[in-house]
Amino acid sequence: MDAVVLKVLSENEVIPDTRVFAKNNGKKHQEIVGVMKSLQSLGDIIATKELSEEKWILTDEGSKTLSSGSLEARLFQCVSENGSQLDELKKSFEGFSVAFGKATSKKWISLDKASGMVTKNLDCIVDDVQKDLESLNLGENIPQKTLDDYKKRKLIEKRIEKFYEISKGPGFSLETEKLATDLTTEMIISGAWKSQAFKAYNFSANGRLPDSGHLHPLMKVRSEFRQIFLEMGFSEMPTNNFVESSFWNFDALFQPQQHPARDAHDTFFVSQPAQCNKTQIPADYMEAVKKMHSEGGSGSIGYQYDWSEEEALKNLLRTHTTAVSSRMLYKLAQKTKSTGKFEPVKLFSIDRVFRNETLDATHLAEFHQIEGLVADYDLTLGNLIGMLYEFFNKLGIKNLRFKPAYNPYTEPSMEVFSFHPGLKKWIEIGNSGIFRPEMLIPMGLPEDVSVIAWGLSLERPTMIKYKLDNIRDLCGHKVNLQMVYDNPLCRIEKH
Ligand code: FB9
Repeated sequence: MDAVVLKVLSENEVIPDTRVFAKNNGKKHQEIVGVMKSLQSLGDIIATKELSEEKWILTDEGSKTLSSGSLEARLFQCVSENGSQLDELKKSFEGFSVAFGKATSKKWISLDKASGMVTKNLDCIVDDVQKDLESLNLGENIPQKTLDDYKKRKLIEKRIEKFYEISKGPGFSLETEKLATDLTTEMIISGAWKSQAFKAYNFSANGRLPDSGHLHPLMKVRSEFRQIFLEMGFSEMPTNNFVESSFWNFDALFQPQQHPARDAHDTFFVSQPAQCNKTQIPADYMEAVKKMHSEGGSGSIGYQYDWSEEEALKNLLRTHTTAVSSRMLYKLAQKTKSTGKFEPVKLFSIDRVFRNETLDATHLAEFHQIEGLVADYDLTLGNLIGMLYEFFNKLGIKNLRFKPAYNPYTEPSMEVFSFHPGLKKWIEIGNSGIFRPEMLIPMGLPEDVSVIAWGLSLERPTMIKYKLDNIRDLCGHKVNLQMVYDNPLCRIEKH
């Protein structure tokens, strides 16, 4: 078809109307438009001008009228030679009232009210509506009044029709040489580039979306939580050690060595190396911890057991980022001692922790713990509750409830609950408490310094936000990476 277009142009200079050209060549208009665009892509062989015309086109009802006759004509055909009962026609003929009105006004049929009989007045009729639509379909004009009537009857509607005028371009040729899109080594070596025509750059074309990395939803939500902590003046703790000693993970937190959580059923112990380097733990501090566990002190009776250094040196995968909190608080105590001045701190951590737990739809053997702590003089439970309201409010969670709980390293402790409107139930959204003096005093912190802290997981809010029921759809080898590519930017609804 390309060649036909070019031949007509070479003989006539211009194709004034692609619609007429299509009709004359037995093609659909869109097909000719496609040929035109293909010729355009070869460079300036042709020039085109987009034109438009408002024209009447047949609606579905109009097309039915064209093929099967007008409604009134179809009713006329339904009336028997000896007449038909009005009620019968009403029941059997769809659109009877319009058809009957038109047919009687054209005096094609009449009704005997006494008998209810509808009879024909003529042997045959001329269906003027059908003929008008045939003329319209052929591009002929019909009176405006008739057009208005057919528009009202929804037989025709106005449509803006686009078409094109095609003329010779500056580079017109009957030969349609494929334009090269790349300058190749071969062209340069052979010299073919000298005569080769190149496709013009289309600077308005959209570029190919570059492949890029994609942040996992957990990392997006982690950034949101990190932002919240930073806004609240918290500093991030260094959490880049998954392997931890039992000492920092449990003993420093005053968690007794017999505690079930320290059993291999709940904790992943490391076999190589099974023990940490003892020199990494300050000897005087270890002695103070040992004393607090076995004898107590500062008003506490401790746990009254024979504390084992060997147990404390065991390596494990940290079960909570509170292990990092204990390291940071010990450093704070040492800094206070060396400067002689205690400075309050607000610290947070968001990182992976590992627990040898029973796996289920919402629990894997690891999760990301979020933890915040504030160390200052004489902090109380009221400060903790206020901090929790402030923190969760930034997540858009305002309605909190607190339930007394137990943690080995905090007293008092509280579980935090909030009513989730989507799930229509109260859900646990975290845990919290005030670190025990038995944890803080061996570190060497001033006795009037208290530390409030709280924690939650990263996976739970992420699953709720991205409406995931199974944690395996979020983490692990079965994750559908397309979910990672496609999921939207995370914006925690703060209001
Ligand atoms: O995250 C939890 N739930 C949660 C959090 C946010 C959330 O956001 C919704 C959009 C609104 C929804 C739910 N939880 C803690 C509660 C439960 O999911 C619980 O079943 C699972 N918990 C984990 C531990 O379970 C093995 C979540 C994890 C958890 C629990 C406690 C702490 C941290 C994480 C802690 C602590 C702590 C306490 C005192 C001092 C310092 C740290």
